Amino acid sequence: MRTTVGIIGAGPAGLLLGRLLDDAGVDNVVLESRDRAYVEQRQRAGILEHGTAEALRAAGAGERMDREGLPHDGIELRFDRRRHRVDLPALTGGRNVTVYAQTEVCKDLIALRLDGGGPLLFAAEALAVEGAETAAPRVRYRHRGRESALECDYVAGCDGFRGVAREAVPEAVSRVFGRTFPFAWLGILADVPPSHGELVYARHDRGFALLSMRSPTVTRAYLQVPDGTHAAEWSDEEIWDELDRRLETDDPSWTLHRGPVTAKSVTPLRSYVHEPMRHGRLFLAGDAAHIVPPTGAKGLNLAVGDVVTLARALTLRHEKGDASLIDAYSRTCLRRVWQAERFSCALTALLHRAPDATPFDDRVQLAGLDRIAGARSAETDLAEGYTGFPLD
Ligand code: RFL
Ligand code: PHB
Repeated sequence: MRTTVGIIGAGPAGLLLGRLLDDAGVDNVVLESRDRAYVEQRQRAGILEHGTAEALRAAGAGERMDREGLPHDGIELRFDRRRHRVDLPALTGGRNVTVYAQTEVCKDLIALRLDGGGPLLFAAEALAVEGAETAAPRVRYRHRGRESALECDYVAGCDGFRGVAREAVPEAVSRVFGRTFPFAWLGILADVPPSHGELVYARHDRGFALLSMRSPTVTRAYLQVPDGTHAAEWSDEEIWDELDRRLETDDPSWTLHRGPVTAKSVTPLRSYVHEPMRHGRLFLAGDAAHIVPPTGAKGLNLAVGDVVTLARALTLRHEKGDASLIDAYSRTCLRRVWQAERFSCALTALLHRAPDATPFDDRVQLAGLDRIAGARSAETDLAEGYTGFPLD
């Protein structure tokens, strides 16, 4: 098989890139190792930045998001039994975020693709990218037990953190930056209306807690747990009890609504950046190039930013023969990526309790939160980071 852009991975990055290239008339093929049901049900992100929602609308994938997504104009910080609301539009000149699950973004993009878009092969596992430095790179892949090659002009590695595309960048040119955090998140989905209309980020001496949602009837919540925790170690009742403790407040009107837990999983927290994000005719995008701890809700949004940038670059090359945006791709993306890495690390440090935290560290965290609650400059910095760093 031959195409202009071979895309590995049908997560949000690969699917949106395919859609943008279809729109621009640039021939492309998407290879996805898993089946459709798996891709559509993998529980992950829930928050779309302002610019991400706009990018999905511009790609013609915003209709259901605008109908069913929940626009959020604020988040709550809870610390020291206090509640503080951050008013996002008031601090950012009108920007907000949208609660719309990654599963739904993927479903919408898959439906668009299958309704007249380019080829999307499920159960097609990329084995290796070859010839990235040449004018004719190829992706070797296995589909229905048979090995084949996808001959391309360009390859987009949108295959997530555990994909194969990154391996095609020689060690001599790769620079890798990263850290792991000494804790993880235990996440649940529960069939119960959210206890609050906006997300609640809680700092507590027992550890971080986050109250989120997927819809007006489904709660999503997370607890900081020690690294290496297995989800089965926590009973549903223990999870609700712990959420109740960590969300404690002097506000008598607050109550946590409990309900049946329908899913439970543990996610490690990690920061990772691979530089450069381009090698020859291979481009890395999304989690294939970088990971952030989920605290800042940035991962999916970074993936969208990368592929919007990449689609523009490939379209300019295709239409005008101009490679300037291709040459700028890695630099352009990394600037925004590092802002998101910084923001996600800072928010993680502000809200989580490290296993070796001292009473001094606790006081510094509380002072940081008190500063956000009391100084507009600090609160604005949080709101700007949360609603998203602009694309260049
Ligand atoms: P994905 O979604 O991992 O998709 C990669 C796709 O590539 C496929 N693949 C291959 N296909 C063919 N051949 C191979 N060899 C392949 N190897 C892999 C995979 O099957 C998959 O379909 O990467 P992408 O597209 O870059 O998207 C990134 C996002 O998924 C990720 O950053 C976010 O989910 C992170 N994240 C959050 N991001 C946000 O912006 N807001 C949030 O609120 C948010 N919350 C979260 C999160 C991630 C979490 N977990 C589980 C890591 C909450 C959690 C708990
Ligand atoms: C989620 O709903 O999954 C979610 C929300 C906010 C975050 C992280 C995850 O910061």
